[in-house]
Amino acid sequence: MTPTITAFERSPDRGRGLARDMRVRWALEEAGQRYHVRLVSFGAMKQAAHRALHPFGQIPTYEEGDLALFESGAIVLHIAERHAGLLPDDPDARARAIAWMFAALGTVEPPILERENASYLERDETWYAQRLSGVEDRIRDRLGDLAGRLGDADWLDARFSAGDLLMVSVLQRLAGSGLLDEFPNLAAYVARAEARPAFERAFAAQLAVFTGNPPPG
Ligand SMILES: N[C@@H](CCC(=O)N[C@@H](CS)C(=O)NCC(=O)O)C(=O)O
Repeated sequence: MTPTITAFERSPDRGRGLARDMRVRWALEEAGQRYHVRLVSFGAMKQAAHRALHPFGQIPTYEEGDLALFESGAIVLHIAERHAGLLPDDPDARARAIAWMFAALGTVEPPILERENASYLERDETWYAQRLSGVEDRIRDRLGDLAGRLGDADWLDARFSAGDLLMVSVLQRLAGSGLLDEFPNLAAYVARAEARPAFERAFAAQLAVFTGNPPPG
């Protein structure tokens, strides 16, 4: 059964691939799965019909038969568990890949989101510069540890996994901040992931929503 996901009718990032439907599209492309997309407006996201799928009135959601899921991490895990390509078969390697998924969303993403929220909501405060500097130092701590663990490897464990997919999705939120450039192996890691054909297909599909130009095929 072909699943249906939701995405912004008009993404605030103007198609830069930072909205979280991108993670889900990417996972589906890595798994070689077709999918439908239902675009939702900000207004519709807060209505009862959408909240029945997503209690917090957000995107993405995922519907497949009787199953309705929310939370990008849970959706990516669901796709990875049901299709080959995103989680290793070996049980220990699989558990490690899932640990990296949790690390991406639970350990690395929070200070990055804190920085985003501060820049949206607190930019005009007198203490903004001091706050930003503190948040960026917390991000640097995480990036330094991650860079140390990745070292010269291509991926966080032996092979590309859903852990890398989520970690890269999180690191991409730092684009334009200059922070990623302080860690050349992490910048190269993100570039390596972005060169994957599945990423390119997913990126083109979400960009087409913004530009109104669907990719050929
Ligand atoms: N933890 C959730 C976060 C979902 C989320 O923040 N979605 C954003 C788009 S990337 C959204 O719908 N924002 C609009 C809103 O919160 O009203 C996930 O990973 O799916």
